[in-house]
Amino acid sequence: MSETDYVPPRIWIWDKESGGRFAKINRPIAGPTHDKALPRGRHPLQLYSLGTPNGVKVTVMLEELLEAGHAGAEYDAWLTNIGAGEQFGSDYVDLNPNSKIPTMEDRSGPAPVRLFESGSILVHLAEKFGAFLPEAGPDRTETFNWLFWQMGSAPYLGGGFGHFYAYAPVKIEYAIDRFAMETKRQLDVLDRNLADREYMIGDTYTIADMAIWPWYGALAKGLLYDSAEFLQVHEYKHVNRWADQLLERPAVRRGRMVNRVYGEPSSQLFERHNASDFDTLTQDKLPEEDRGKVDPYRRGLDLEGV
Ligand SMILES: N[C@@H](CCC(=O)N[C@@H](CS)C(=O)NCC(=O)O)C(=O)O
Repeated sequence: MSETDYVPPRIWIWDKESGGRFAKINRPIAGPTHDKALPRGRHPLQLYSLGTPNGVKVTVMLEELLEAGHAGAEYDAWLTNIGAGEQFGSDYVDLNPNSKIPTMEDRSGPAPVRLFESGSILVHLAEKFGAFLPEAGPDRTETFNWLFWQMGSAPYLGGGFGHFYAYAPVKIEYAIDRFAMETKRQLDVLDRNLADREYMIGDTYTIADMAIWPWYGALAKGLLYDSAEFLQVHEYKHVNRWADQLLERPAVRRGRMVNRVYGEPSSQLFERHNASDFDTLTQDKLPEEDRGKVDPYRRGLDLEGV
């Protein structure tokens, strides 16, 4: 179908054959598609996720908390295969009615607390451990300004630009123009802010940086949608400076590896159940017969509910 001959019908009908990379998992309805229990490990925090930018925000935060000495931030990170529809399992939907990654369960209190939406997870963790979110005043407000900016803006980058530039089955000039313009505007917003600030709110590293980096830091470093040249991302030099600076942080490096299923085998840790997993269970370290599977990560765990 070309972009000019389509006339919307009076009533929209679900076309299951619409094509595109996500055609199989996209549905116009919510709710579970099948009964499925979720595994639970021994740590207080259970994360069900995937190493996409939204997932990485949370694993970076967890690794930063551990790096800062908050032992209570120990976590089990389970891989959620969204391509196979695992986000539509019954237990998953009970934790996250929106069926997206990341999803978390905090089991440290008297009753488990469910968490969905990466921004909400970041705020919960920041408040729980009193870290990476100023306690009061203008700095706290400025952190929220940028955190909510990210939550509102990234869908234009991912669902808009990324979808139409990289994933849609047809290249639609109008859509690519519209979202490339908005993506470049957003990069300029960040570039101007970072021109005279070390981090998003000033001198302090916060959950706003952790939320923005996996999307816009990765974009500026040419890691998203193979779009570096198209968007001329090198022009955003303050974003590039900040992105490089964050990438130097050991916790950011580790957080990027968790639940990652693409890239260098040494950068892929499908699941994380112990701090030592980074040294022993990346894909390059597994015997050939175990690669590409979650089994080796779950072996020996005292699993409840699977
Ligand atoms: N606003 C949500 C967005 C989460 C999101 O879109 N997750 C994607 C992967 S990055 C997902 O789970 N997609 C699966 C699906 O749409 O079924 C958040 O920040 O947590």
